[in-house]
Amino acid sequence: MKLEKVRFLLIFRDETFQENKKRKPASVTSLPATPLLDTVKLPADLRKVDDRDLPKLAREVRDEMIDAVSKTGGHLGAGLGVVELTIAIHKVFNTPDDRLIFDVGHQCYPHKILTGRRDRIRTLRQEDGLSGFTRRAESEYDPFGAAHSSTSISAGLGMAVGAELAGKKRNVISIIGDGSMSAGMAFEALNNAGALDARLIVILNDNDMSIAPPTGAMSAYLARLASGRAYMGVREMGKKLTGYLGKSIDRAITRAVEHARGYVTGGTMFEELGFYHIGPIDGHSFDHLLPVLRNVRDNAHGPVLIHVVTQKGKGYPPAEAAADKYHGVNKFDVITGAQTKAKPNAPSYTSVFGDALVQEAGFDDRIVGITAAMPDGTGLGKMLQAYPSRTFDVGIAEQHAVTFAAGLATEGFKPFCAIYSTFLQRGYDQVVHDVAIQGLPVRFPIDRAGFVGADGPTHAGSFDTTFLATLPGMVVMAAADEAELKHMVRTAVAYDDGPISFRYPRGEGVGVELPERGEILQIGKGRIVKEGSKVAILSFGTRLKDCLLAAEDLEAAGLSTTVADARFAKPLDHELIRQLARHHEVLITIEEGAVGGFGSHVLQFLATEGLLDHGLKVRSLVLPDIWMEQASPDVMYAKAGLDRAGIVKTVFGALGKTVIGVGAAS
Ligand SMILES: Cc1ncc(C[n+]2csc(CCOP(=O)(O)OP(=O)(O)O)c2C)c(N)n1
Repeated sequence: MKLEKVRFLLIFRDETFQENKKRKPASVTSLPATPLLDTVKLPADLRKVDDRDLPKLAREVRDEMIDAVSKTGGHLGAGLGVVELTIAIHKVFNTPDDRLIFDVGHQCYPHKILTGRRDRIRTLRQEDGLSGFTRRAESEYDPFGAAHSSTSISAGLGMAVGAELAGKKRNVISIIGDGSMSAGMAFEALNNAGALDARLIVILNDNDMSIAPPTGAMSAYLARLASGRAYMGVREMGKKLTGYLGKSIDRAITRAVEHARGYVTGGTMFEELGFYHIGPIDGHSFDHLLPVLRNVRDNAHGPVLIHVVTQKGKGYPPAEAAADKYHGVNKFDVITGAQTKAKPNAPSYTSVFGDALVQEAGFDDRIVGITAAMPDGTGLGKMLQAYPSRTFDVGIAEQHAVTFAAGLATEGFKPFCAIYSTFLQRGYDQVVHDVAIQGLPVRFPIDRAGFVGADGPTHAGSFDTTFLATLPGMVVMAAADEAELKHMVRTAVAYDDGPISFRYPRGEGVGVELPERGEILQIGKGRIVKEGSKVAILSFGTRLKDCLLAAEDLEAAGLSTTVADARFAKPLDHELIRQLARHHEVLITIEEGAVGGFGSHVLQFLATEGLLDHGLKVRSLVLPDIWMEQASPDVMYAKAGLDRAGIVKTVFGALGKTVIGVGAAS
């Protein structure tokens, strides 16, 4: 690090802290016996709490959070790991005027408890309840909404620059995890922040975990910094800095502060990027956190990065012991840690995909698997176990994952780049520019397509059909059930002429029998599942189940109904669509995706072919044009009109009839 780059000196003496250390814990004499947390509704109350009572407050926040999540399910480990950090930040900084941004936002439950939302904390992720992430509409203490990772430094930098442009002096603090730091977007923001002299505080919350153990060189680098090996080499630099700035080391500083100062590093990657880099410090110790944060608050001018080491799941033994399994949990028993699991009726789509890929990989050694930090979520964990040398966890790096897959495809491999629908959004330019334009045979298994329930609109897989089916040469499939998914895995293995995708939802399959091995489907060919003559329902994906139920109701009402499974949104099965259009009075398309997807392509075809010219009544059922809030998927389907009743209602509407209960019409 160049000395001219030093923008400020951390004065490692904190008078309040020094004084307080000499006294007894305040709670012994001055605080009521009621839980301290009851007195803290907002950060302003927290600022009145004596430093020495903060560990007690931390215990209470932890207990409150564990109890709440045991009832709602949700993200557990990440929040438990930042209890002290969250308290310390609200204690030292003047939130909400000072801006606090949580990356991903899945660790914000302690923050919600401390910012006026404790009374609703047991509604987390429920219909009409608190969001599981930060959300601007929910609280002035959430200055930026999140859920997708690695956005916090960019957003924070924008706020810091905005404050400067507006002539306001305020602190902006972005908390980002070591996993999220692996994404390109975080590096882009660091690069920009280092060049601007904005007053931005980045807190790197290093718990040495992503959802799964972190991968990559960055993670290894942080581990080296945290282990102190890199620190030894730069300690001298710390001394030099102190000398350069003309301050002698104050012998009266506390041991903890000494520790923090001792770890001031020079020449780290962050310093080279223009950040003043402090740490690693112990993120569970108020003795470390408070003086460092106060000094940064009072003395920082340019961008600062504080490297804080925490433990995921801290304070709850089951979560400490298995940070991956307690990253996100179902409801659980607080005493035993045992999570409630509904007995599944069928295997999940994720596991069917994982098993099918492993099976196919046994026949074809050109198959490789790629995940962006979600080995278990995508089912690629199975591939990782069976074929570790052909499976790559690239970290939270969807853009890279896609282009990496493209590179593998140029070498004759068959990459399965497994990314959730919502996260594939981040790699879209790579899908267009690196894969589709070059016609490279990258396979995109797309999990979490459609509604995801409790995670709400940030995680819903709404747009993949729309953004993929618009690309020339892209094959776009959706599985109607788990057997179809198996066929689509096999089809994707066999298809080498260009990119191909197949989508499937979160959760368990419909319970159909699985074939021994998937079949190779004919590209661009759908199938008739049930034949009728008046109404045709053309389904793309797993809504097929409800279409068949709706058909029963329609038949009961005297409306002979055909149900077809399109399988492909691209290429469309023109012959099938022509046949349905010519021989039925009503044609309904249905998909669990936004407007612009399958139904739009069908309408485009019908219009172009003149099939709408003779009175065919067409209705296209898609996700409504709103950000659908969290609820159970069934409630969401009903709200969207994509369930059995919604389909029946749409058919009756098209025919000018009114529904009077299921199965009857007037
Ligand atoms: C773009 C994107 N990809 C994947 C995810 C899924 N995801 C949620 S949290 C997480 C791990 C984050 O790790 P880290 O930043 O270290 O935070 P920790 O959970 O360890 O506190 C991942 C991969 C996401 N939210 N956003």
